[in-house]
Amino acid sequence: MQVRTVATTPFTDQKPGTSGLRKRVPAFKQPHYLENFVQSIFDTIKAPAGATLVLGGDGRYYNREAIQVILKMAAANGFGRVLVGKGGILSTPAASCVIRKYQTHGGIILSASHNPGGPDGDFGIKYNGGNGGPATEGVTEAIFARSKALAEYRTLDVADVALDELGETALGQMTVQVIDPVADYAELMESLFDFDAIRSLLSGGFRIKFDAMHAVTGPYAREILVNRLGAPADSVMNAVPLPDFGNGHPDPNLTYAHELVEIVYGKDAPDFGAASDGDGDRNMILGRGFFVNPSDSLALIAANAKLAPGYRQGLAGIARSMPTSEAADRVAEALGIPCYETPTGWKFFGNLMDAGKVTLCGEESFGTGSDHVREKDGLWAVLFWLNILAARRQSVEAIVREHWAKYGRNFYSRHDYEGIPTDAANGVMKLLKDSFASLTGAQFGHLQVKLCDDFGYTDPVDGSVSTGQGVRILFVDGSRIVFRLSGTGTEGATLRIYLESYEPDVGKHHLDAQEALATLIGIALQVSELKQRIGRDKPTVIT
Ligand code: G16
Repeated sequence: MQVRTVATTPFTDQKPGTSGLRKRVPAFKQPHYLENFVQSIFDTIKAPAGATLVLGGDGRYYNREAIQVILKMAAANGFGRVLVGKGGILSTPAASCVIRKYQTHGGIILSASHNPGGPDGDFGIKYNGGNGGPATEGVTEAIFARSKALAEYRTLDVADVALDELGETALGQMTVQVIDPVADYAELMESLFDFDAIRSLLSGGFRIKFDAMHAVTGPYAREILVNRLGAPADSVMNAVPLPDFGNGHPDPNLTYAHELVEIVYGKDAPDFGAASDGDGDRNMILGRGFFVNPSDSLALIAANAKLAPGYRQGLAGIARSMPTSEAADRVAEALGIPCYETPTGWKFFGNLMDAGKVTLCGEESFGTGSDHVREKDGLWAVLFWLNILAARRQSVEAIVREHWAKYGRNFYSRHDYEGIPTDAANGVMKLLKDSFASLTGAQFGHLQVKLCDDFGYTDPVDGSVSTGQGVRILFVDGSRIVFRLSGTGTEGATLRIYLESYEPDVGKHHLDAQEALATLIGIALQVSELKQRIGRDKPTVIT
């Protein structure tokens, strides 16, 4: 079969963001757009001839078409084998699991995560390395540089490959192996958690509801929660992955997972609720009428880790992204293990895990995971919680309140202003940076500013430096306000304001987070001149 070399011209906008290249579907459908980016990946990673690649996505609109394009290009670029999930499906953590288990030369994951899908929705593509984790900044920058100079790409003129039956097909010199997307992942989960204890919890009347949000985790949740753990079939809702996610926004938070939230806060509510996102790496945890903040969830999993068989030997360390609350730091201190503070983006955890410095990682953006793979992992977090609940036999709320009583409560919230004009968003960030000198030492009521900076990080393993990772206003009493522009949106800019204050007094732990953070919210609006500059008086999403 003849390799066809296609002449192309570069696109200037193929810079990967927080997690790969994310654009609207029409952008990806431009002639050569996807091909150019894929060739830039292949040229950058320089896989040896005959190498194996993993390929799959979250099932969103354009997933199947993109997989056919990538398979033909992989064959033309000298790969020997591609492991592709049946139907083109692989959740992000499952892709990471498969890369690691079969020691492949990394994988390509097609997803725009929690962003909506459909013909006018979002699409995305990213490369994960041989450790199963997102490419480091050095690699994504090299891919971007290559994309700006690309003059040709290689493909094969062959018919599409059947993706809906397990088995092998030859594509030129390459073998396409269609694999069960769930089996390897489910086996890994079974090795980490006490499935017997969870089975006994669920058979004893403890009711759960998992919302797959019409996204990729449906088949995984059915196999693990229903088939292997014995939960009733209706414990998993919206379980069939749809190309447009049923017209939904597959982001597991209180705003977009409202169907689940209404059930869990309604009459005859289940004991436990959870949701995952488009590609299965995020999670939201709920008790009956109770929301678990993702930062608290990380701290709680850390504090209870030894209850799960896979973590009985203890944790090497914990890592959290800078805007994530410091709740996990308190647990790390009590356990006598290090806690690392990294920039936003799972790719920053990879080196720490590979070097054995941390076992658990987490982010405020509904991401939690461990060194079992190199991605955050939604169902893993759900199973960890079920394992803890099975061992402790208390309600979710009781477990969280006990945790606060022991460690104090880090009141925490994130306010997102989505789809604002990029210029205005950049203007707010510039204003804040220009105000560092005048803000330092400033007094706002009982709060005094101790330090302001633009967060920078030096990777303790390879020494690489990442700057400009978010404006921090740190107060003398430990409270924090952080401003950051999202790196995952596809339209305009999204400004995120992260707010945190620490409350040791158990008598105040019942307060609503917005109430407890009201002073900080006021300061954030004042110093950023937000209302004047972007003309909004309310965030789009509060979590
Ligand atoms: C991605 C990254 C996460 C990051 C999140 C939010 O998640 O993998 O590490 O925390 O984006 O990023 P931003 O604040 O820049 O929008 P996902 O689930 O979208 O892949």
